[in-house]
Amino acid sequence: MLMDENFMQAALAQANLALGRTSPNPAVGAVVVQAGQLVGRGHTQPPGQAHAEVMALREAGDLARGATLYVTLEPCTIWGRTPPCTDAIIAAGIREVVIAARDPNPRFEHDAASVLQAAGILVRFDQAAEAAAIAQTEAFRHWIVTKQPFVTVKYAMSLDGKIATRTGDARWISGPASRQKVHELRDQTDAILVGINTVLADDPLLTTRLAQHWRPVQHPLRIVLDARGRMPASAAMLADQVPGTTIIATTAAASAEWRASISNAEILELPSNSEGRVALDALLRELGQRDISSLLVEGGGETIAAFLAMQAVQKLQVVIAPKIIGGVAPSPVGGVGIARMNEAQLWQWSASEQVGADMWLTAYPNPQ
Ligand code: AOF
Ligand code: ZN
Repeated sequence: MLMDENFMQAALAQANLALGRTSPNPAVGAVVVQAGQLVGRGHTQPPGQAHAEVMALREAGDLARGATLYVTLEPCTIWGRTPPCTDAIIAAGIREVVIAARDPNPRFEHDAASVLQAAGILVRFDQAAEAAAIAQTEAFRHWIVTKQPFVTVKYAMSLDGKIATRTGDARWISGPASRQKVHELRDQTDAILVGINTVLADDPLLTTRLAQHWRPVQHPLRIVLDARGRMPASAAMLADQVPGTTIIATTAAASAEWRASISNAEILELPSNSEGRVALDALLRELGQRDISSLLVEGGGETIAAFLAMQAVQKLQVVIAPKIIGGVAPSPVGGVGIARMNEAQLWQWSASEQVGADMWLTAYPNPQ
């Protein structure tokens, strides 16, 4: 007979199938186990459709009676777009529920454990699986509390901390395996953002390009920060045949002529900050209201510096290529920079992984 942890692993694997396809809902996985046999599995469907528990219970059918349900996130206890999962669990006759992580949704009046226990169902928390379940739902956990997207900043730099040579050549710092992984990140992210300087320098497409993929790829919403309206109408990403949608975030400083020249993009006028740039707090609020729960900031240096300066970055994905560039060349974070070491923003490592020849480091803000 399989043990607890294997069943929760199966539930986490189910959740992985839904990663990036349920936003702003969390990607959750569930399995139903009857007498040591896995008899139902499910993962969250797109918003408005069934939650993971309901999918797993459906597959289990009558075998759910007296069974154990393993679920990566605390089942919902409220009516959202769908009925409460706790009702479905009770109606199916489940005997025991094992939960990996709590749901921070502030709309929950009662937690699932008390609702299920009141109906005579046993409830356990699987602490060994909690960290993995939290990692799978980190964007949702931020959005549901702040109503703003979870911001990940990603950059690739050389071993000596540069993002281009002294002449500005940047193709490519990271290797092919890393560049594929960036497309996997895009595939799981609601929106991707760059500054206008990156568009003018690189003319990027910002689409998801994965040669072989186990599911149809997703193209994130593209956002360009362009306070004064400098985006060329001929930009590659605005071409008719390019999949995905583009928003140009601008301010009142953008001219009527420029606005009229742009097609295939939404022009979103936002307040400007004291430097005449797009007010990022206003942008994040607007995106959150549009149910964008995750945002990937891909550069350049000034844009990354602006997000960091506002403490609006929840996660860093740093790719280090084993190459030395040397000289006076740009680095990943622009801006004026700090004068004294004790003013440095503090981060903490979470993970490191070698991808092809490169090293991927993940860091989160250091709360101290
Ligand atoms: C679950 N199982 O698979 C997910 C849950 O509008 P609704 O009805 O889809 O509810 C959305 C809320 O349900 C969402 O904000 C989060 O708290 C929870 N997500 N809950 O029991 C699931 N995806
Ligand atoms: Zn639910």
